[in-house]
Amino acid sequence: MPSSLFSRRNFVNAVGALAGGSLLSYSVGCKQPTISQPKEAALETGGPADYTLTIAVTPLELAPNRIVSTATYNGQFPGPLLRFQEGKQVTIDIHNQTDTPEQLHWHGQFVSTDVDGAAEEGTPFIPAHGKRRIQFVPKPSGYRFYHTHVHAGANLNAGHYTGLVGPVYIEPKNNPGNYDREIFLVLKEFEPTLSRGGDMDMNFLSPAATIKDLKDSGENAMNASLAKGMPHGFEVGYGSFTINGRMLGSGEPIRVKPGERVLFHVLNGSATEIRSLALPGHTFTVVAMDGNPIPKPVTVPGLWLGTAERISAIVEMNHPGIWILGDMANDDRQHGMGIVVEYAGQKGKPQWVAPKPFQWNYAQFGTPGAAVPKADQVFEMTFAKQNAAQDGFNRWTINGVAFAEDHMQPMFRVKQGQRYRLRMRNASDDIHPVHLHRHSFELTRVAGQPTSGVFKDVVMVGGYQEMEIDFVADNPGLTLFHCHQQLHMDFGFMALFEYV
Ligand SMILES: [Cu+2]
Repeated sequence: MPSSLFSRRNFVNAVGALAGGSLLSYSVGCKQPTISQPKEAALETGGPADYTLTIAVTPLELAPNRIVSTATYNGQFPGPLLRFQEGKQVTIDIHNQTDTPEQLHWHGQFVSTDVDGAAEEGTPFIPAHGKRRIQFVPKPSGYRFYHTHVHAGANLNAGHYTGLVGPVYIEPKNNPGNYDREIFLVLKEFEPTLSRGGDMDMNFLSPAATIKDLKDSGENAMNASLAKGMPHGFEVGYGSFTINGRMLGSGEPIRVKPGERVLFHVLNGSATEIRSLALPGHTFTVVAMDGNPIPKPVTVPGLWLGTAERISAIVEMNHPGIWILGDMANDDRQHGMGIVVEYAGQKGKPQWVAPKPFQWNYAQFGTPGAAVPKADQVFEMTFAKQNAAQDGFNRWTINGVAFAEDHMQPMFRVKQGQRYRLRMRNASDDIHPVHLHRHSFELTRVAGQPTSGVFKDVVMVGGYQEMEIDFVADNPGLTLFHCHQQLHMDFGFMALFEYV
């Protein structure tokens, strides 16, 4: 099908004109994040902001008679979809109506430490019952997001356990637009509880090869801890699972027509969980990862996303019926992690059919065998777990050091303009979705397999595996690196890079 039923750019302009600066909801079948459009007003300091985000604890209806109380942006989940123009400065007022200071992180954007939204880098807090005005130039183009960035620790009403997540789309200067429409999906669990240990699906990453010395060291540490009578460290489980804040069957379906090409922008907004997504009888043609176009589109049977990862993928609607677009984990899907896809003229109960098992290999999205520039310096990083070592929570270390409020010295030094390689070695059995602030990185080696051309800001490092990522130090200022799993980042899994 030719590019589109309506041009996305024209649509955005039309919405902007209609909206006249106010918030407005639009419907494309399923419940979509509200689009927040900029005011036409001048940008001078002291004038009105382009956008206002208000952090407050509000009720959130996940399903009929299933209402949770959690912190949200503007009283909704997800927070409003912010559509920025690449390179065009925005002014944003952030109000905090809660009792605790907040940070709002612009995930995946190349902004300064003053606005990035990480106290560890020096971003000022948005005070409790206060506000902060920020300005920045949105970049790079693509699917980004914003979220809270505070320490939660044992408090499951704080940090990413809340509803403080919202999507950002930065309009590119040129947009190929080979799709009919876009749908934003934010995957998110609510009602968190602590448990002793949990089981994470570990078998989906490829290559699957593990490294003996990492495995020996991780298993020895775990066995020594258990032998001393320690229980397993706490993990977090959830009572309800949602897409765009609605449990499967509770929200509006995604209504489609045969032949439509739908571009899904999927975000894993979870605090702690890895998510998957499949649609029976359909495939996903991945065009971008973490908002960055990949070298060429790749078609896969389903998606896997670590915490904070984004995938933009086109689904051609060529298998009429009533289907569940849902997580491949049966238990999570049955507790809400799904949304109905309804073809025009079709009737009946939504059907789920599991796809044939498949592996998730980041290298398949890159250019095999292409040479990558030589790094100016290689940083080795070993990730390790100290079972239940901190008030029953696992403590996490990078090169033997657990990051903590009284232990925030930068661990790595970089010079502007140089290319660095992080050789990450995971001496634990957990998968870690690691994130670098204010920069993107290129995957150069995935569990031993060389690759290039895939630029991301979060990547899952498999249990007892190695991964190499390269980044260019091109955005001066303290730069936070951390695991995006809230339990891991809160209990030590962070490090700072400083420019020297
Ligand atoms: Cu982690």
